[in-house]
Amino acid sequence: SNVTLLNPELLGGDPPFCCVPPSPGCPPCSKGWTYFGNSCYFYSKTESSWENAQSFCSLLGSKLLEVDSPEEKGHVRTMLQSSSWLGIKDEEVEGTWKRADGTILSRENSSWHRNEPNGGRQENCAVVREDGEWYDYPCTSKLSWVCEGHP
Ligand SMILES: [Ca+2]
Ligand SMILES: [Ca+2]
Repeated sequence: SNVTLLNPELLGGDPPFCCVPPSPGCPPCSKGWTYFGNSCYFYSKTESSWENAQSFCSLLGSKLLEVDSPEEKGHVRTMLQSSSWLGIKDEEVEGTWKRADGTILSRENSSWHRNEPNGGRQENCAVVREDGEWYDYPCTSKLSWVCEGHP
């Protein structure tokens, strides 16, 4: 089967890899990650700035969570223990929210709380709360984060 290296030292998992397709004794996601809808998720137990959280995910070959469907929104809502960073920012152009790959997120594909985003130039990073709704926050806030990667 196709083995993907996903978590070097940082997670110290055993096995330090995941399998596609999954098989007994060889799960689809690295140890400490959960599997849903063909993604692997890592929920941090500490808090950090958006930038540090993004770097953490990047070092593990993943990116900050991007919620792309109602199904994923529902799943994340059941898993979240605290407000967590999303992988979208409006730092370059105020009000234009971009994903990690540089594509622009449309309003229809967003789940902003009815009063958000409301922080203008002071709040350029997005957060998802336990209810699944999004809020803009200052990027230097210290929050939990979720990494999303491929199995
Ligand atoms: Ca902003
Ligand atoms: Ca806000």
